[in-house]
Amino acid sequence: PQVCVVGLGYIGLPTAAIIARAGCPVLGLDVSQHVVDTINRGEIHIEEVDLDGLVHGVVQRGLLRASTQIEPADVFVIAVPTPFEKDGHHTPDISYVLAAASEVAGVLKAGDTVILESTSPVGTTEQMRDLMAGLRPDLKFPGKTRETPDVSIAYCPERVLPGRILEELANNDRSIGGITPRCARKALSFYKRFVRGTCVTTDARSAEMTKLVENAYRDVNIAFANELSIVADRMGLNVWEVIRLANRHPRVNILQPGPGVGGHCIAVDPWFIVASAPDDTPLIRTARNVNDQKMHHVIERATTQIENLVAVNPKARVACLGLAFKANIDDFRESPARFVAARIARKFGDRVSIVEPYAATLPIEFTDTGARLIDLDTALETCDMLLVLVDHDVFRVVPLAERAGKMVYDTRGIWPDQPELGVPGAGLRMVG
Ligand code: SAJ
Repeated sequence: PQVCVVGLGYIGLPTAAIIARAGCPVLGLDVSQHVVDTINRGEIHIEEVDLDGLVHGVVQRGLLRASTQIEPADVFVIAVPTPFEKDGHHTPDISYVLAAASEVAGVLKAGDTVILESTSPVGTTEQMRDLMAGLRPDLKFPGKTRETPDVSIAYCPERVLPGRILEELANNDRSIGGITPRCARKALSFYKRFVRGTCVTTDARSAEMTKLVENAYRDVNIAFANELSIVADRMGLNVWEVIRLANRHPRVNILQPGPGVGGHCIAVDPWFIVASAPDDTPLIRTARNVNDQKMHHVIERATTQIENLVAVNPKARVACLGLAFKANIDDFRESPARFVAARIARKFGDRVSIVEPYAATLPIEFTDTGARLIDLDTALETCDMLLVLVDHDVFRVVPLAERAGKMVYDTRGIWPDQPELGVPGAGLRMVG
């Protein structure tokens, strides 16, 4: 089939490339001319392991082409963003999905399949169907007619981990949610072309909720770990040790605390559930708040430590290790590490240095703070305190000898051998 992928971002582009690799001709649609031109040159505008080679190959073989103009196709895959409304209330904004659906409606013909992949509040696929049905009274839409519909519509979320997208796109199991069972079967036969994992069919609303639930599950579990880290800090306990021991229980698997939860999904999707059922979601809402609050806890604790250090050593220098939203990636958007480091830089100015091997320059909010981007070796030679914000492998392997004598605030627990300074539990080697 001829495939059209709408939205060439972190999900749309790898998906388009994988479908093309399976042999289907793909037109990738994006609103940005820059993105379209980049892809048509066989290059990419985002960072993801092995994606550059794959895109280069399928563009060269003529299987993937990008455009700003939609064209007829047999299968449409919509992978556009679903951010929040700018109302400050975490209301999901599905306007990009609806805009994409109305573009698709313009070229839709009998026999086509339309698949929504964007993370969306429950009911969005039906709303999309209603919008298209209104625009195309000449076609029969599923769930709207007793006769055999002309088009199939389904919700099929991805569940890939940034940094492993290509591998997980092919190998993860998928939920395939049809507006009707027939729609699900139609979408299933499409995904079977490029997915090796098991594809499980269901209805569209269940598939929408499943996607949100997966990320809310992770958020709630990380919140548990983050709450433990604050409690342990207060009690003078090493939270990493407690979690390591508890996880030896055959039915306990606690996640890792950190400076907060970042990324584009886990800190966002739980709010979509809360927005749909505000009175019935105290746990999910609280978990979100616990994870956001953890950033402020880290800022407060780090501030106190730096002030104590400066009281003893007025020339003390501090290195913040990491800006990325998680380990070993160069994505600095929605990053708690970046938020914390910027606050510390704003407060302590040129006393602060930032180490981020994945960044060429510091983000805009560091301008005028006096903080500089330095390399890890320089930080280890010149800084008196290390504030670990990201668990990049390059930080993890720094041997104890190079950290000895420094004050360390390790929010990710990467250095279990770091000795405590002064009285045990006094927080001089802080772990929470
Ligand atoms: N984090 C912790 N402690 C942990 C695990 C993660 O603090 O034990 C933090 C990370 O540092 C990061 C944030 O959580 O700041 C999110 O990182 P992540 O690796 O958990 O997830 P993402 O955002 O990269 O990708 C998630 C994945 N969802 C789940 O694992 C349930 C991925 O499978 C989804 O496809 C993706 O969201 C998405 O697009 O929805």
